[in-house]
Amino acid sequence: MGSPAHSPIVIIGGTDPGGAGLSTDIQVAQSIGCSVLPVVTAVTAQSHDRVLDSGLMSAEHVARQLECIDFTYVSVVKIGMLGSAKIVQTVAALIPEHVRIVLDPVLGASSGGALLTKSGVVALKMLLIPRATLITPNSAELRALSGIAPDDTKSILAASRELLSLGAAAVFAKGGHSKILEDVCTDIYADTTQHYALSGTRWPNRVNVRGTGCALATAIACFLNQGARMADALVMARAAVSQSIDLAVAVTDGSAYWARHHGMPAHVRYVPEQRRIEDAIVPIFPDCGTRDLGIYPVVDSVDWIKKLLPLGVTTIQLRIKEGPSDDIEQQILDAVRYCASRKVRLFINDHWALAIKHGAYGVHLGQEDIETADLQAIADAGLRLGLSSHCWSEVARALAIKPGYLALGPIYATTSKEMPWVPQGAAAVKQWVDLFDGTIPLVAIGGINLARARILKQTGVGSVAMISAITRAADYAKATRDLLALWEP
Ligand code: TZP
Ligand code: MG
Repeated sequence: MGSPAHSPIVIIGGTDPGGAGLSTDIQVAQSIGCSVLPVVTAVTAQSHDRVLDSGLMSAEHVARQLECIDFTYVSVVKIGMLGSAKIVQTVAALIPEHVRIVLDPVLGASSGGALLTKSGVVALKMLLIPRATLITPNSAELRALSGIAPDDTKSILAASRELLSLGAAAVFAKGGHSKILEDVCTDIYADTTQHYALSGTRWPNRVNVRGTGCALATAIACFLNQGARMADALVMARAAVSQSIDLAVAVTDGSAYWARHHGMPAHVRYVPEQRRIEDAIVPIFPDCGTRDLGIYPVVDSVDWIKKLLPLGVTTIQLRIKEGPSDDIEQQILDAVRYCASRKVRLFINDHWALAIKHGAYGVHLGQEDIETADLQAIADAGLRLGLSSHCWSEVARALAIKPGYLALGPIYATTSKEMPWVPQGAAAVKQWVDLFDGTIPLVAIGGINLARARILKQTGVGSVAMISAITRAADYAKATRDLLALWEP
């Protein structure tokens, strides 16, 4: 099989002179750096308000097109308009087993014209939904495929479960066409083990933007093809399409818009917030009063805090991962007392209840702690929250929580913590800094020493955190002073 990052994706669907369909697909894929092998099922005649002719190809011709493709080099296929049961059967028969399918179940145009026959819907449910890695129905499609009216979160989940029961691996139910016109647009992801919502800004005045559904499914397919995990592909695709809608240009009379596809999102306003559907009101955390938290040592004892503060450290984390609980409490208490009198920002890792009890400046949590920690209690007690993130999905989760700072890791390979994540590198830090545009303080962490801190300073990141560069240095005092001197404005 070809290398996923460079192999093309196959896109099966119809053309549309109204701007959706395959031309959108190809523009989106190109903007993400993915090449496309197109298989045309229909040459439709439609505009934003009507379908004149569905212009279906014969199933034989679709088969011939598919037979031209060497699937050895293809790992992802995106399917859009299919038109008839015969084409559904043909496509199902000719896509090899190893290929992952992102299925946008196009049943009708936004204008209401049917783009798949009734027998086609039956065939889709029997032959392609069971094989889909992901299905991306809008609310009308979800209703037609499941028989359940998706009017609220509960019924959307029930309808999605119907599709999962047919064998689909996951469903991403799009909320863009929702009748509830809120200022956010919420899509719901569900697989057999989890579900959550992605919500993004609904851009005002962007009416009838054609092809956003095609664009979303294609972007997801491209990111999967580049090796992204599903959760990250959804967030990146959602952000890319939100940007395309915001940048859309009006058709002359303003009755419709053409999306403009610019690939990766350029600003955090496009990135959706990811939250559990069960989450109630999100607590509001105090901010840290600065964008630049500076040199941020992460240490495992109050002794280290007492050694580093006199050198000029102003932000520090107490990260005790093991030991008897009464000792941990005593260390937290001592650390809080020592830091408070010196006006140092002390973040307590993990032990949020003890941090509240003893009045620490803040708490640092990993994403795995979000479900168990009492975020409301942390906010009510006036503590700042620092959150870790390692990927797009965790960034989206953090956006829903609005912490006082966001840690990005690992930037370089680290021996201080075992993690499944590949180091992101300094270029990624620059991208995050540009994306966040000063909206939240960022902290880079993972394998950072003096030389690497020098590189990272160029990215504009406000803070670098480190364990071993200080605690395992031959001369910790010199290492700390050098880092502090480097970071001085
Ligand atoms: N989170 C991401 S990387 C890391 C943590 C806690 C370890 C940082 O340690 P070091 O020694 O600075 O690489
Ligand atoms: Mg933790």
